[in-house]
Order: sequence, then structure tokens, then C-alpha cells
Amino acid sequence: MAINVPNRQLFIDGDWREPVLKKRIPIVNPATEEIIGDIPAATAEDVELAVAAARVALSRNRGKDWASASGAVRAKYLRAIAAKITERKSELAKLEAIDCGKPLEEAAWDIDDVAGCFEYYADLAEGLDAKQRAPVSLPMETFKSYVLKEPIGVVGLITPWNYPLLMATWKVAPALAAGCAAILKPSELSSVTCLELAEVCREVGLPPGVLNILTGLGPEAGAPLASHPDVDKIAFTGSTATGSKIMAAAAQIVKPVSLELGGKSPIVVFEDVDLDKAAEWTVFGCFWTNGQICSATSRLILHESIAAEFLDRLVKWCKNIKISDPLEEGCRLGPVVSRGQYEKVLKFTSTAKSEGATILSGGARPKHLKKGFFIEPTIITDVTTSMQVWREEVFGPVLCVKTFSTEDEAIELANDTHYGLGAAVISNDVERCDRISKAFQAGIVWINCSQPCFTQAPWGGKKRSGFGRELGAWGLDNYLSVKQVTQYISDEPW
Ligand code: TXE
Repeated sequence: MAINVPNRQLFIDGDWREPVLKKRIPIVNPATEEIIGDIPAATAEDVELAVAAARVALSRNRGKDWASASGAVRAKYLRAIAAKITERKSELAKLEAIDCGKPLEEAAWDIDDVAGCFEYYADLAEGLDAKQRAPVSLPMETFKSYVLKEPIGVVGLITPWNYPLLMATWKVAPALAAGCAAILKPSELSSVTCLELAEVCREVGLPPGVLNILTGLGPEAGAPLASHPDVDKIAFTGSTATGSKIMAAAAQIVKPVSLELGGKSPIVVFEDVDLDKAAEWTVFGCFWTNGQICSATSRLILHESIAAEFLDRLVKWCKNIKISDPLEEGCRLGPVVSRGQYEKVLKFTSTAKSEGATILSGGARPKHLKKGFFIEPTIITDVTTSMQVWREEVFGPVLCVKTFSTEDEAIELANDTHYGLGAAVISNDVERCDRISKAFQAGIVWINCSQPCFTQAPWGGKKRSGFGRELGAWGLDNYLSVKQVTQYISDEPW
């Protein structure tokens, strides 16, 4: 299944531009370790050009002002982007698979979600027109007040490699719907489909400067974007360490940020469950996309009375799963994204072992694969709460397990983390699920499932998993500022 990676440049002011310093970064297929192309590497010089183009897109001089166009006009472009993406679904899914190692079938779901997300925010852009001038009720009749929702301005969007085009879309679609002009900086590890989004925008005639796409390294392209005085907001998804740097840079000029950061999400499984169904959600919750999901439920908190039988099921699943090149028919687990990530994940498992944990399954490269950044799904038991593998985000196919005997103990273990993104509970006791969903310190709670994600529902975390919510109406609000307009309406002098 041969597929060529298109050779692209930076996307600035509606057209392709060679990076000022002419640097490029090789693209490595994580399944074969082969170099399959390269992407342009932007630096501060290119950030300047992109920010200037975005500013012009928002200024009235050009006569094509994106911010004051009606939501209905913006919606037309978003729908056109969605249609083109759907048209190119099969090619985009293959590019995603060879760029980040995601099984082809999963990559195709992601592309559907991308198109769905653009459609969804097209609807919300239209809805915004009707919501303008919402009255505010005041205690005095001599005044009337209303609210205008205005685009924040030029926004910087910095995204990770695990869902390359989808994570970009979660930011680009609402930002454009709100009337912002954007500069997207995808991860240097998987930028291919984001550059294809640029081509889609060119083809649908998105006005120049409304969306600029700068590929490149974090410190060289992301950092100058985060600290740029003419960028009005930064929306970031990635590691907590980088999120903290971005927040510090933004603080220098009091720039708002929204941060979707790391996680170490728990899944609590009670003794009253259907073991097969619960095991299915547990493996899906931790191993889907190879555990490279910010909300992966990577800490299994398991009732002691079912531990042996339940773990037996999980191990069987791990042994039978098809691990292969993502383009191969029936592949369920591909490689992790890069050599760096591969080494990082294996270091976690070897450290866990040296700290006294038991590797119940996995912990190594599958024997039948000689090349590529493949790691067997790994289950670790005999874990203590002070171990690194319990406390830190692995971002790989690693599940660590602890058992509990009482509900209070389960809640304490679940909340024993600096993170607070997702949390899942599996039990047939409805009242217990309700109690636990309130007790979880997390932005997203799943009951009798793990990881389902809907464009309509808010997504984001607490604690060191960040703040701000993406998706749904909350996602649009991320890119809007609220202006109060109050008018004196009495004939009497004040
Ligand atoms: O993340 P970074 P990396 C976690 C995961 C992973 C680790 C490192 O544990 O192993 O982070 O991955 C850009 N200023 N997550 O290095 O650095 C970078 O170019 C501005 C969890 O890929 O957070 C990329 O576009 N930008 C996570 C984006 O930030 C900078 C998803 C994310 O990269 C920058 C990804 C800087 N100084 C990794 N440095 C999740 N929870 O979703 C880097 N970047």
C-alpha cells in the first residue's frame, strides 16, 4: 500500500512559504524506522510573518475582515473544509498511520471526527449570530445592558502528536468559528496531516492569514509563538512540563492560556461487574492508541476479590492482540510514535521492575517484529503508590494495577495523583457510581466505560492536567471575549 508524503512548505498568508532559514526536519515512519519525507522547520522569523498575516486578516483594511464576517459566512468555510477532508479521508488516514503509527482503522475514525468537528463548529458559528446582544437584567431601569461576544483576536494553537489532525481541529475549528485568526504549530513528530489541512484551506479559498500553519520544533517555533506580544491567546495540548513553560511565557504579557496537559487517570473496577465487559473497557481505556492518550486510564484499581480472575483475562487479551505495521489488515496496536518515546516507555518498565514491581505481561518489543518502535501491551502488578510508574504519565501501553477492599480506599487511590483529567468507574451499583463520580478529582468521568469522546461534551482537566475546556460550546467560548455594553436610557440627568 504505497503512499507518498507530499512535499510541503509552511502555510502563511494563504500560501506556501519556504522557511526563512530553509531548515527541514526528517519524517520517520515509526513502524519501519525509515525516513519517508521531511517537513519545514519554522523559526522566530517565520512566526513574525505568520502573526503579521493573521493580524491583517483581522484588520478592516483588506476588506475581507474575518472577525466581523457573520458566523454564517465563517460556517460556509468550515463546512467546505469538512467536505474536502471527507473527500480525502482514505489518503489522510494513511498519512496519519505512517506518520504517527496509529492503526489505519483508528486513523480513519479520527478523520471522520475531524470532519464532524468542523461541521459542528460551523453550526455553532451560525448560532453565535443569534446570541449577540444578549440582554443582562439590571436592578435599575435607567440603564440597559447587553453582552457582545467577540473573537479574542490572533490565537496561537500548539498541539501534540497522538491525534495529529484531530487535536489541531479541536482548536482550529472553534477558533475560526469564533472569528479568530490562528497560527497552528503541530508537533514536529507528526505534522503531515496538518500540512494537508493547509492544502485543504487553500483549495476552499479560506481568506489569507485566517489560518497559518507553522511546522517546527517546540523551542524554535512554539516558544516564539507563545511569547509573541501580538498573539492574544495560546491554546496548548501537551506535556505538563511544556504547558508550564508556555504559561510562564504568557504570564510576562498577561496573555490568556488554556492548557490540556498530561494525565494518570484511574479506572476503578468493583466486584459486581460482568468481568468480560469490564476487561474490554479496561484494555480499551489503557491500550487504545497505544496508551498515547492524555486521558488513558492507566491505573487500574481493582477489587481484591476478583483480581486473579480479572488479570487473567487482561493477560490473555494482551497475548492475543495483533501488533503490526498500522497499514496491515486487522492491526490493533501499532508502534509508539518515535524512538524517544519507545525508549522512555521501556525505561518506565525497567525502573518499575528494579523498584520491585512485577511485569505480569509485556514490557518488551514483540519478538516477531525486528524493526519499528513496537512495545507489547504491558501490565504491571505489585506496584506501590510511591513508584514512578504509578505517579508519572508514561504515554505508552503500560497499565499498572493496585487492589482495594473498600470504596473509600478505592477513591483514595484514584485521587492519589497530581493529575486530574479522566477517571472511570465500572460497577453495576448505580448509587455507588454516582457517589464515586462526585468524589473523583477529574474533569471527565466515565461510568461503565472509558475514553468515549463526543464533540458536543466538554473536555479538560483539573489539578496539573490543566484548565479550560475544549469541545462543545465551551470550546467556542475559549476563543471569545465577553464585552459588556451598558447604556444610560433615562431622560433625567444622572
Ligand atoms: O511533548 P511536548 P513531547 C507527554 C508524554 C510525552 C511527553 C513528551 O508523556 O512522553 O509529553 O512529549 C511543543 N514552547 N505528552 O515532547 O513538549 C511541541 O513542539 C512552545 C502528553 O512531544 O509537550 C509540540 O507541538 N511549544 C500530551 C507540543 O508542544 C513547545 C501529548 C507538545 O510537545 C515547547 C504529548 C516550548 N518550549 C505529550 N516545547 C497529552 N497529555 O496530550 C515543545 N513545544
